[in-house]
Amino acid sequence: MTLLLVIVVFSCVFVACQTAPQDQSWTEDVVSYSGFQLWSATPRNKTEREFLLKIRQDYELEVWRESRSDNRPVDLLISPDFQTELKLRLADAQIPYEVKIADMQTEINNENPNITDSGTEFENRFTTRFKRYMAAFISFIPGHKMDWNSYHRVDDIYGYLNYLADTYPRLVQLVSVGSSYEGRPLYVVRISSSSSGTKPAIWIDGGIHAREWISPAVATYIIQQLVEVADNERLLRNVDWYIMPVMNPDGYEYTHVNNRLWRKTRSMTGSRCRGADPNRNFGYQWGGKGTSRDKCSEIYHGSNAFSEPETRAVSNFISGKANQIQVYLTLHSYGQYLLIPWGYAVEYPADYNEMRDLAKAAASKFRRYKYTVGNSADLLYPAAGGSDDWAKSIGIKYSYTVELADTGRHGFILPASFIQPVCEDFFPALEVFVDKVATIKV
Ligand code: 0X9
Ligand code: ZN
Repeated sequence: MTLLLVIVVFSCVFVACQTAPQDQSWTEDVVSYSGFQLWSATPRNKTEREFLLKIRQDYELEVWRESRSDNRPVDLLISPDFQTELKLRLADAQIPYEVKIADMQTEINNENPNITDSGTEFENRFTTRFKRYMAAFISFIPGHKMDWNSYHRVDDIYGYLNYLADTYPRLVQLVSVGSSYEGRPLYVVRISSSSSGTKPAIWIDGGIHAREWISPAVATYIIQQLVEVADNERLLRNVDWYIMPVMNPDGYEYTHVNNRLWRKTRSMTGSRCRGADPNRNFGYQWGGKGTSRDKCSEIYHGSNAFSEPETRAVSNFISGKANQIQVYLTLHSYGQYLLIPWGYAVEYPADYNEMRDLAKAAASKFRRYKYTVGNSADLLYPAAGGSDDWAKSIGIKYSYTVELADTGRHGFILPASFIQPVCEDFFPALEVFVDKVATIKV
């Protein structure tokens, strides 16, 4: 009888696998970065800086990492169409540059081995179908598919959050704070060792920028460590945690299926270009420096502050807990920085030194990767409408942007083998924030 039931379930699943719409990539365009390169150019003086700026404008180059001063490299994504010409222009101007990534698509293909098929077409079709078949069958068994050896899709991440809430109901509460533009839930995990959940709290978010895959990976790792590792119990004793691993799930899915280098949300803008930069869409100094009104720009600020459902939902949730949340950490990549507000301009909050001391104490915990601590607009560039500035503006004293690894060898396409080292390096720094917050009464 049991055997019969298993066979029936198997067959139904198999049929469902054959008929259900499978993969969005079949119906939408997939962007290839074949032949694209990442160049890192280092201007040594004002003339060279201006020359580079001119080149960026002339060729509308995409900047991966900005250079604020002499001898700091600027990372540029170069389309194959311009490479020969640009080589000549840079050589003429004697500006030193290095090709960091020789073929972006190869780098993308090798980034996440588990999702990249490398066999023949027949093998791939067979294994993909087999994997789907098995996945659908396995989804009947309670558990999850999360690990930190590869980058995971939203379904796996959300599956893990649900699994934790079901398995550890006394510790974990899963709150949907709203829906994304495309209707995905926006999940915040509350981790609290008391049922009331009213201790001073630390907020961490990841995945504001879709292509910065290491960020949701680190956020989910932190959740795993806090919930599933008994040794970390002391981190929950005096502090509650709110962790949102994927703030921009539409964008994140889009980077997995259609365009690995997508940054923004996926809202319709009434033009041919979609999405706003969620980190220019928060309601403090909205529309200021380092933002754009051009809907096609990577730093488009949106039609108004909090125009995006994602930033609106998050800000509503955090505002309701502004007295409880003492630390705001937003995880981005890359550069290895702990950035302190203000980011909208080279301005310093009155309590900047306290913020800097705490960040330095946290940075001193990193063993493998060295992080630079400093004012955001000064170290990177002025950029208004960021979530860190907004959190600071509503009174969350310790508000930081973390730019995770690396410093530019791989940039946004950090191979999956780096996930564990980056996570393990980062996690111990949280103790510094816990110790600070634990002394605060709310
Ligand atoms: O530009 C950004 O939004 C962040 N860098 S990233 O490469 N991850 O895109 C830095 C944001 C720093 N904070 C503010 N400017 N408010
Ligand atoms: Zn970012």
